[in-house]
Amino acid sequence: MNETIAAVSTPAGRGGIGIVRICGSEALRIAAEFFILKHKKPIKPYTIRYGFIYDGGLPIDEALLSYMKAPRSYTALDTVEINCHGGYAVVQKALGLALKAGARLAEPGEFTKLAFLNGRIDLSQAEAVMDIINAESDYALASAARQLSGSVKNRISSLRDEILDVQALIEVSVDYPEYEDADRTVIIERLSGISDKLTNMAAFANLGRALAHGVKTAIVGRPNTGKSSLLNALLERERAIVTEIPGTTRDVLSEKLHVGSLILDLMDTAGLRQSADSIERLGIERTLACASEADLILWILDASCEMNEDDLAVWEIIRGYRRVIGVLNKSDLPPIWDTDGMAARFGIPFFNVSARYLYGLDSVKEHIINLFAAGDITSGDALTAERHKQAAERAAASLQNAAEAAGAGLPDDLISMDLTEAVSALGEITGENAGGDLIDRIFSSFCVGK
Ligand SMILES: Nc1nc2c(ncn2[C@@H]2O[C@H](COP(=O)(O)OP(=O)(O)OP(=O)(O)O)[C@@H](O)[C@H]2O)c(=O)[nH]1
Ligand SMILES: [Mg+2]
Repeated sequence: MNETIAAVSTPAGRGGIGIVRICGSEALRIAAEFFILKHKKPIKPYTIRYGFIYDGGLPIDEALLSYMKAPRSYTALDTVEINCHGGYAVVQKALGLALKAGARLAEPGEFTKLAFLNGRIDLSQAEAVMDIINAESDYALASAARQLSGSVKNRISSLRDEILDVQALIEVSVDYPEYEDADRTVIIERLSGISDKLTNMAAFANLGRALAHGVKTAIVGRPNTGKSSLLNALLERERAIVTEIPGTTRDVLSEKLHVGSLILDLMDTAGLRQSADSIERLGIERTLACASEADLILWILDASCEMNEDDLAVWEIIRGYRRVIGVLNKSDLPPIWDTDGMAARFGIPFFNVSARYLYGLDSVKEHIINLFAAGDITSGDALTAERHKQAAERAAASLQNAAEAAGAGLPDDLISMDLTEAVSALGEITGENAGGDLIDRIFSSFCVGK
């Protein structure tokens, strides 16, 4: 691990500045081979110095160099960053000079991987770095920033410590049977308590993910109710084809829409009905898959005509889903039902809307914002990564097994094995128990230069 690595940390293309980052014990020596300081006095750590990049005897660019000394740097290793102008050629030239002077080209995410391997951050914090880069909404940014500052790490570590406490209690009686058996009721209570906390964190994870990365919102209904028109109306552009022919939309169309601080992943779908057309049937299968994965369903009805059996068949499919909003479209025509009656009949909120005349859309948006902003999720430390959720669920299941084993009077060492499994599942979140494959997979999705 004594290699010094280098990469361009700014995006490819033209920009005000471009940054080449060099990291490792040789960083300063490598930079000095092509960066000539204007004033010759030695570089102090945590200062920025002015100078020129030279290729052989030729000046290439004027630039700034900053130096962060191990272990107080992003990677915990010596790090030099050269800020030159952000042109493709100049940045590539500076990188090439660093490589020629002995640096190795960094892999994607390698700087952050070093920060993790050197113990400066845990795996959940490393993942948060990428979440910050990818954040497209205020919520996404805030939740990633909390995770970077250690929210997930701290909660998981404290739960892990609680498990280890219980395990210690049990192991005293395994190792020294002459000691009294640890009090089983206390153990069962403590294990169930920790398991409940983890189950809660996992249960909020879908919501956390939706808030951070986009609320999957499926627009569903029977053909011709105006689903594609609603998509276009919400996006304020003609994204989807709209015709008076039922069965127009065949594929799922998805587009992002910012609503307040939320991002909706809006999906227009093929209308649901019994169809003999094989292409339409494939579209309908996609609609069903899309609806089952959605965080939110907008059920579109034509307010100007009676409900028919296709509408009711749609309801039978979506009625079990958690968040469904009824949208009575075409309310510009004489409406047949009122929203209160419909809300009472189906137990979900209904809104009068006209996708054609852009009426009623704001109330729907406002309702969606309230739906997702409610609860303690916005201030809490919800998990947002599927990986964390699954590990938390496995840990909770192991704790539940341990509690049941304790209740059934099974031997202490069996209980202890379940606890070891729970601790190891939590260790996957923080990285203490993450295998090399998992770690490689996580960092390979990072940007180069991060
Ligand atoms: N009067 C009125 N007509 C509308 C409104 N919204 C949509 N329509 C009309 O209803 C017809 C169907 O609209 P689409 O948006 O294609 O309906 P859809 O639900 O996507 O239909 P499929 O893709 O076939 O499932 C078109 O002729 C639209 O112009 C509305 O708010 N008012
Ligand atoms: Mg359509």
